[in-house]
Amino acid sequence: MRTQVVIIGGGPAGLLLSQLLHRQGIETLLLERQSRDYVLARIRAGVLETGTIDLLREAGVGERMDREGLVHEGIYLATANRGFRIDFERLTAGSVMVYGQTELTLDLYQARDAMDAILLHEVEQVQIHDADTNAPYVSFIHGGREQRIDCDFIAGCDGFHGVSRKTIPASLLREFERVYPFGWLGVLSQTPPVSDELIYASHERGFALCSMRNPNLSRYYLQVPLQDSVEQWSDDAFWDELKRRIPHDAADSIVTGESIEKSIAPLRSFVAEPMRWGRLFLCGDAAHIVPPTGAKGLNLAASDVFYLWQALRQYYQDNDEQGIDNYSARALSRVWKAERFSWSMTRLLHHFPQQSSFDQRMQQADIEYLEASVAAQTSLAENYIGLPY
Ligand code: FAS
Ligand code: PHB
Repeated sequence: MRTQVVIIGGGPAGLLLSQLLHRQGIETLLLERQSRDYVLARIRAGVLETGTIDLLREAGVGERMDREGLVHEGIYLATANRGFRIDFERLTAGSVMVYGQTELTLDLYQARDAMDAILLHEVEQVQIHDADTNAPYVSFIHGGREQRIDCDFIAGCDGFHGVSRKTIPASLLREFERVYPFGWLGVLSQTPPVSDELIYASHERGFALCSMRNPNLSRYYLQVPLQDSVEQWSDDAFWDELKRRIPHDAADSIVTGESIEKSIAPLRSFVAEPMRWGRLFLCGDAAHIVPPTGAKGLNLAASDVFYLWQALRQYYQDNDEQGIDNYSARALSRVWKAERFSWSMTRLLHHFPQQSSFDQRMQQADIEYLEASVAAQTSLAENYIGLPY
């Protein structure tokens, strides 16, 4: 077999890249380790930046998002039972879209099917060969048969635990990491959201986030100790703790209900440099991870895809390698700004187990300064809606 671009990973990065390249007449073949149902059952991100929204429309998959997505022109930050709003519209003339990654992935799958894309699921033992030559290839097992596909380029969209980043020689790879001493316990419930916009609550007991997917599907998170397990958290215990951490008016009005999904995600900041080795390009979580406090994970995958799509289009249409040569530096510049924002939001809003009383006062002063300063709020708003590509 032969194709132009092999894409490893069928999450949002891989599916969006294959859709954009295919619409440009560039041949792709996508290899996904899990089943389609497994990929579609994952509950993950919920907030789309302006750039992501525009790219999905460019890819021809924005129709349901525009119909069902919720445009949000601000968020609430809350501490010690007092909340204040960051008004994106007034501060930046911008907004975000609340539209679940699950829905976005379904839209991408349907668009790929409509174009008869080649998406292989339940692929095993994917291995990348000769990525540092002009004749790379990928071997894998599918349907019990060992297979090989020769290609021009390989896009590693296979997430944090994928094979792509591990293919780059350790001597060439620099990794930067911060692991946080807590995780997020997330609950999805078929209940009306407690607020019309997201509430990011900082509390001495820990961080809490009130989000949503639609007018009858709410998404809530609690900061929990790393050693906690989902089994320790009954629905009642979750709702009781959430009510302790969010402002009283929200706690008094929240509609609770049975969780239809409950999971704990660890938090880390991680970046691998470079995001290119020869004919292999890393995209999305394969190259970087952010704590979800800034709602950047999915959105960084989208900007990586934008840069790689532009670079490969330039290569195939203009026989110009400048885009692929610049890809890593261009993507990393935006990645590091999003890492900074996600780290700063996490540091601002979470209760760090070992933090000193001085650190607590710094956190408090940061939040009070944010509440009073248009400049500080504008900085948060322009990062939250997404810095330009
Ligand atoms: P993904 O991890 O989504 O996709 C990678 C794909 O590659 C997967 O389908 C995997 O099965 C496949 N794969 C892996 N190894 C392979 C191999 N060897 N061969 C073939 N396929 C392979 N972001 C937010 O903005 N907000 C959130 O609230 C949020 N919550 C999250 C919760 C969890 C539990 C996790 C893990 C992430 C969360 N994220 C969140 C981040 C998440 O949304 C990612 O940023 C987003 O999925 C990135 O998309 P991809 O880069 O496509 O990676
Ligand atoms: C979500 O709705 O899942 C969500 C929203 C905002 C975040 C993180 C997660 O910062």
